[in-house]
Amino acid sequence: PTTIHLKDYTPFGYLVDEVHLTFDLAPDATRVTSRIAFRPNPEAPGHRFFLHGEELRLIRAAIDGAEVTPEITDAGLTCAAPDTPFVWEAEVEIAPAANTALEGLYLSNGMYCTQCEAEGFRKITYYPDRPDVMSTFTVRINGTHPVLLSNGNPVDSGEGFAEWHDPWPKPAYLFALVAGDLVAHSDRFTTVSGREVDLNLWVRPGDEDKCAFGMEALKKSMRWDEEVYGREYDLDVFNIVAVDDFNMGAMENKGLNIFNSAAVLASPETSTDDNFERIEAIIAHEYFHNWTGNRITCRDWFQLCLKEGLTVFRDAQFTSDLRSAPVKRIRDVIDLRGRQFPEDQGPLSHPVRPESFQEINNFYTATVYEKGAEVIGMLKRLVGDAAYAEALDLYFARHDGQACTIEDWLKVFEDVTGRDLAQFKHWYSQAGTPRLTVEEAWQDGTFTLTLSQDTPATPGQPDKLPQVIPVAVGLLNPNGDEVHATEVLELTQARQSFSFEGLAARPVASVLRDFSAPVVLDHDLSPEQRAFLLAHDTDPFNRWEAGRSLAGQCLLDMIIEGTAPDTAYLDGLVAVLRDDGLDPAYRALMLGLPSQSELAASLQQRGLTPDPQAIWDATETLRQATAQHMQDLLPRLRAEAQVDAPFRPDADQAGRRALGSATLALLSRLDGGAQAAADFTRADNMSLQLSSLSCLLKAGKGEVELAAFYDQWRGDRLVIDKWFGLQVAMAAPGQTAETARRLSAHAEFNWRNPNRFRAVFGALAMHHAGFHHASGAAYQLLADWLIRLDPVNPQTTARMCAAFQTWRRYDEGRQALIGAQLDRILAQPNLSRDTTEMLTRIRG
Ligand code: DPP
Ligand code: ZN
Repeated sequence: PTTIHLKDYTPFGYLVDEVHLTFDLAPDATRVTSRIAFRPNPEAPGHRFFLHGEELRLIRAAIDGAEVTPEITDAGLTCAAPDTPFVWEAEVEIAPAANTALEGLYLSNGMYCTQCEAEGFRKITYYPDRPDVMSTFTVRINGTHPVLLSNGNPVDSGEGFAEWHDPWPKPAYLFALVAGDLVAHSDRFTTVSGREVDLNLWVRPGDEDKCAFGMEALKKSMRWDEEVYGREYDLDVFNIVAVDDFNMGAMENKGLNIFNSAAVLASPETSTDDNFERIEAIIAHEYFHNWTGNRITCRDWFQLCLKEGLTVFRDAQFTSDLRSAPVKRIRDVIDLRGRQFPEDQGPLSHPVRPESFQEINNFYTATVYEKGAEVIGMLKRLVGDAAYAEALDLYFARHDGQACTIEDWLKVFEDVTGRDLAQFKHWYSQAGTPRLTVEEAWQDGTFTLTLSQDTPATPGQPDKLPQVIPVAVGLLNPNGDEVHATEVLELTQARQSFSFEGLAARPVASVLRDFSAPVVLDHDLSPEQRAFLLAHDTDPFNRWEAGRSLAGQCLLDMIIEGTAPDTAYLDGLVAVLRDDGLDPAYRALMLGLPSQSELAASLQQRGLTPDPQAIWDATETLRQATAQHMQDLLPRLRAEAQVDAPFRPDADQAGRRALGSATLALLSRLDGGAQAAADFTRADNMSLQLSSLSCLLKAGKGEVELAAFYDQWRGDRLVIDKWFGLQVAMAAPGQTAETARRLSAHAEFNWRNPNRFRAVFGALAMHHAGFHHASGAAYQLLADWLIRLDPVNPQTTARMCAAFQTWRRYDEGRQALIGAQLDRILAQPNLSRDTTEMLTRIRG
């Protein structure tokens, strides 16, 4: 496979002024006729005329009406082209029904749909399929389905056809087409300047009752982007389509977003509160791409974080504004540590802006997205809110309609603030999670913090330079009063000291407030100091973090020393949970523990070899001790968690239900699941139904309830995904692989559907002690299925390979078992480029 390098970028030799496409839809032989106006690119004279194209059957090609015979390879075609403007015409045939990879034009339940990001358009017709080639598109669809959609505004339609025109120049990856037997949930939106926009959420008949929430989320997103970023929508219509077979969450195609149905369909009976929050965020994310991604796009795929990091950052701001900012921040950090840190600390580590790739689909990662968003958060913290707003205004004004780079992005901040961001740019080029070490000194009323940073070597990057790390710090006096309000220290050197003078007593430092940088913090606080911060910190993130690190230390002591659970942690936790002035959602988060995978990483960082079963046992013991320690408080928490009003998926009710569910999990350890069984019976929403069922399974019960759940929901594919996933997630470590194997033989296990595949095997990979069970059964099972899925759907296969990325953490026995599976998969003939690249990197 060829490796593509950022440093080799050259512009395309031609510009595209207009694209006209005609689709004659048929499952096995769809005819795509293109008419494309090219003109030589004055910036790149003398380049050859190369059009990408894969799995296309070329029927006819012509330049200015004269037939040509291009030279065709697996990757595309070339032919002699004039050095003056010309019109390219081509007719190709493609087979959507045979397209199981879900890239390009494919069929899902009889509905035609497309996925073109990153490089799917080349499976539709010959085209310069690269994001820096932008054009307007006019599309005619001839087909028998009642609903025929493409990008932009509707131009004309009638029996068996529809025509669309998108006046905004766009790269081919934003092209979309949908044809299906769909129904719309419709609404309207009036933009700030008074333009009327038709909004439609298109779904399969039967799903109409799951559209209202998504539509409200869309309208809120549109308003929010006007109010906060001054960004108005720019077409007469905004369409969203739900599709069941989809590799990702959703796609921001111009004016025609296509969503995995799991990322848009919602109802109280079928969706959990977490589902609602995620759906709201994804709708916002895709909508926000209209400006950060579509109007301003990426020059090349190395710049993916330009649109993704920024858009994740924007959707996080949106969720913080609509719901609770501290809760959102904590949840994002949990997610970052759960997904991005393992990636950044293992063989798949890569910079936020990668410098090379073989298959770009493998770089839609937590690093590009979530660390990319953290980098923007740091930039905003460093320059301040006002300068950030000014820089964004300049970005939109200067680059609207362009395909840009990270250099363009940083330049607007430099121009607005006068700062030199050369060192800050290391965040885009250096991989790895920096380690931030804090040392304290106290003398004569002066408190000194010495901060040092160190970024470990990562693949291809042995040596790292110091980065600019914004470290938000506040100081508390021994009474728990804040004596120094939050200040952002700028760490720019490897080691640097910061002093605070005139203090009456030695303070307790609250460092890295609001998680101001994506680093591993090494601050050697005593359990008493952590308990003090848990009780008094004014920064909600660090208050939560104090409890989290107490729990983490307690678990590590239990694992390493075999000690009993620390009562300082349990007492501190009880005190926080008693405080009914605190948001129930926040208190529910306080009840969480570091994940078992995180504990494994902590052990590894201490030079120890993690034993997954020992980590599981310690976690179970601590949960049991917590339940006993909090026994008297549980009824009161349940009462506070009670929701008396009709169901609403808002932050307030969701927070109560989260506290209720966390409390029920503890209670079930004491009553053997009696309360959970009662809750399951009375449940009238999916959050309660699922949380009570999971408590029963955890208690080794729930067989009857599991069957009842299946019967109740057998017609609802998204709920049945939950039924599959929950059983794996709740299995005991010795049973996890067998449970997944049994479910993969179930009649409803449609493994070609990415949601269903992930429900079982995603849950298996997430079950730390089950996946890493000493038998190696889970490794083998997953490998069997990856081998089976790869020829059908390389993209989803390659993603799931990441389950093995942490393998070097474990003992030699486990490494040998995993290594053997990696080799077995790699030895398969015709393994996809996607999977080959992932496994080769993981194997190291
Ligand atoms: N661009 C999509 C998103 O992240 C993924 N392909 O929104
Ligand atoms: Zn995105």
